[in-house]
Amino acid sequence: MKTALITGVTGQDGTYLSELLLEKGYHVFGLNRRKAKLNDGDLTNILRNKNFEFLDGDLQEINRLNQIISSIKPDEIYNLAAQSFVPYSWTNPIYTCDVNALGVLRMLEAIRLYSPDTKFYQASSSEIFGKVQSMPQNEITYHYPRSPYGCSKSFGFNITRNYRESYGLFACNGILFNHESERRGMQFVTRKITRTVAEIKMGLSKKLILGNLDAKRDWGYAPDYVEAMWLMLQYKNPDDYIIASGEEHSVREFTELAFKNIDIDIIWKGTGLNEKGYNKKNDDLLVEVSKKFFRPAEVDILKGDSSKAKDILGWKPKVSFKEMIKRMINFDINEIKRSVN
Ligand code: NAP
Ligand code: G4F
Repeated sequence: MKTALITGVTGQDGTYLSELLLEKGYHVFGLNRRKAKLNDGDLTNILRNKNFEFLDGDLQEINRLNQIISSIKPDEIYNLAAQSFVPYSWTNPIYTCDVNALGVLRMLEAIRLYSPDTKFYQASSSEIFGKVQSMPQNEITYHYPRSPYGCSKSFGFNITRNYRESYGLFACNGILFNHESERRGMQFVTRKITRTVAEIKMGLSKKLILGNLDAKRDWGYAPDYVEAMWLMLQYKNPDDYIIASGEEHSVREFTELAFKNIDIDIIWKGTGLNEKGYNKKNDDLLVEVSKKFFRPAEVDILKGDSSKAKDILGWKPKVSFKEMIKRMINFDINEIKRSVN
């Protein structure tokens, strides 16, 4: 039986990847930071599986990582753990870099010293491209990160490639563009929108307050993206791959489509911080802009070219942008119904 260690197992991607590997017959170890109370909603089924095991540990604790990796020597490690919220990386930049940059190096050192045959996947990010230097972005696009988070992920990318080239480790970077789902954290813009739109539909909220409506992202569906992680470690050679949908959409467009799912057309009036979104039918105010959600430096646009992953790994996304929004809205509406009943 193949074994895998997933760090960040309680996060969006960690739960989907655990399900995928368990389905494929793996024994899965999930690195978990100890918490007073485990919020195990998305992990309920996974925790019942006899082939899943939690291991307490933290990317900041080198001794514990060495101990875990030397004792279980897994076939594959998926390093998904990170401080993943970009705005918080300005609030706490040193912590962010300790986990997201040095954390990767701690994992690589543990593998190099104690389990050099283990295959390693690093969760890299399109945030490394930041102020993009070419369109669309591919594996050789220049890094120009715009946040401490982006800088930390650029280090993680480079040190992973360096350990592959210096020590011959089977180490891959998946440069994943934004991917969302029903399990996305509530602070990220997509889930904030779908949850608030669902609350408006259920009469629990009056309006949605956002930051930069003009930011454009290349959004895909998380379950499709975790499959690409697995494919990278199954290919005969280690390499780095862009994983993206190849489409760009603005936050404004995402908002309009989300409201369409509850039969509301949005009409925009005003500009900049004074821009507002109204219900076309009755002129109700539904969307406002607040300075609070703007960033010190913005990534204006991201759009990925995943043709290398398509050609070599045979990977392509299955769920469309529209379908993903529909699934997220329906899930949020049903979850609210369940919680109020
Ligand atoms: P997420 O939902 O925020 O999950 C992050 C995970 O990391 C959680 O399980 C969290 O554990 C864990 N973690 C944080 N700090 C840790 C530490 N010091 N030690 C051990 N575990 C720690 O993130 P995600 O969306 O699943 O993303 C997975 C990875 O892909 C991240 O590295 C992210 O930066 C990267 N990425 C994400 C996207 C995207 O669009 N989703 C795109 C590109 C790259 P707790 O439950 O204890 O907080
Ligand atoms: O949803 P976001 O917070 O995601 P962001 O910053 O693109 O980062 C996500 O994707 C990265 C991959 O490119 C990952 F590496 C990272 O871990 C994370 O998963 O913001 C998306 C865009 C930004 O331009 C932001 O300024 O939405 C804009 N936005 C507008 N209003 C908002 C809001 N973002 C948030 N979080 N909240 C708002 O109210």
